[in-house]
Parts: sequence; C-alpha cells; structure tokens
Amino acid sequence: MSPLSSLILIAGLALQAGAVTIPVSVGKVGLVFDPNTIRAAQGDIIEFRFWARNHSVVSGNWNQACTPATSAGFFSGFNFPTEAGAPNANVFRVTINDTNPIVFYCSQNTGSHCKNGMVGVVNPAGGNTLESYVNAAKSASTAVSPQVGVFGGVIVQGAISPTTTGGSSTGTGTATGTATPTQTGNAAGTIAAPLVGLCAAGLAALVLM
Ligand SMILES: [Cu+2]
Repeated sequence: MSPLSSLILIAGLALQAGAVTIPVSVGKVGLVFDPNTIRAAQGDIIEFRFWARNHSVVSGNWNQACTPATSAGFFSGFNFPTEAGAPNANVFRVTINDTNPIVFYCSQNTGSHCKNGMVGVVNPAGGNTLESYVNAAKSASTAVSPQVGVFGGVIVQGAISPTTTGGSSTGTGTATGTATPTQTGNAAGTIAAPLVGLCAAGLAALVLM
C-alpha cells in the first residue's frame, strides 16, 4: 500500500470513529419522535426506529409546515407498518451532511400525525425551532408525502434484532451458525504446515512404538 493510500485510509477511519449513530424512536409512546430535538455533527447518522402503526419520516420545509423540503432532504416512505409491542426490524438511516437546521415530520394523515405534533428537529437555530414548527403545524391542513418514493437515506433490513429490544420474547431462534475454519492463508501458515505434518508423523510414530 502506498503512503498516500495509507493516509487516506487513516483519515477515513478517523472520520468514522468520530461519527455517531443517533437512534430516534418513531411512535414508540404516542405520536412523537423521541428524541424530537437532536444535535448532530456532520457525518453523524440518524437511525429512525419505527414502532406501532404506520409512520413515515419526511424532511420538512421550515416555511410551510407538514410539506416536504424543497431541496435535498429525505423520505422513508410508508415502509414500516408495525404491530404493537416491538419495533420494526428495519430502520431508516439518514446521514447528516451539514449542521444546518433540519425539520422532519410524519406524513401519516390518518390521525393527522404532523398536525398533532409528530415532528422533530436537528440542530435548531435562530427561529428554526421545534416550538415554532409545532405551532405552525397546528394550522396545517394535511401532511404531504413526497411523490418520488424513498430518498435521502437508506432502509436497513433487519437492523434491529427482536432478541435485543427487550420486547416479549416470542422468537423462534434457529441457530444458523456454521463453524467454518478460518483460513488466514499467510506465509507463516504455509511454512508451518510441513512442520505440523512432521510433528504429527513423529507423534504417530511414538504411538506406534
Ligand atoms: Cu406518524
């Protein structure tokens, strides 16, 4: 590996080490995101974990409550219908690219989730706060879902294991582990192999005697 690519690798690792994943529960206790005010640094990942009912997450326009951001942003789609009692195994992850204030809301209109305060903010600043948006949402007619499907984040399948969430354990866990020997295939191994063979032969000879 060249010194330059080593440096790039080290820089990449340092960046990853600094970034954190921030879990946000969606609808776990009522029509709320928890937490609903988030401080995130550039590179951090917000992981939306969906609970009962059928919620979504849309990045919003600060100037018009419950409507999508006019550029960039993200939308999870309605891909997380969830039964009561445990979170959906799949999550929606959004990487934060800068520290500008972001607002997001749930666009579920059955129950008027956005209007009823199911919103959250990232890095609030100036007049862009949770309170200002919640107040504006109260007079929104309906919440708008982007018509283009999922964007601005990734759906990660099976990110949440039912065994680690502390929910009622009804899982039928089948062990799928296969004990495959790890093959390191290094030079030392290939040199050592004949030696091991010799030792084995010696042992065999001893046993025979
Ligand atoms: Cu909702």
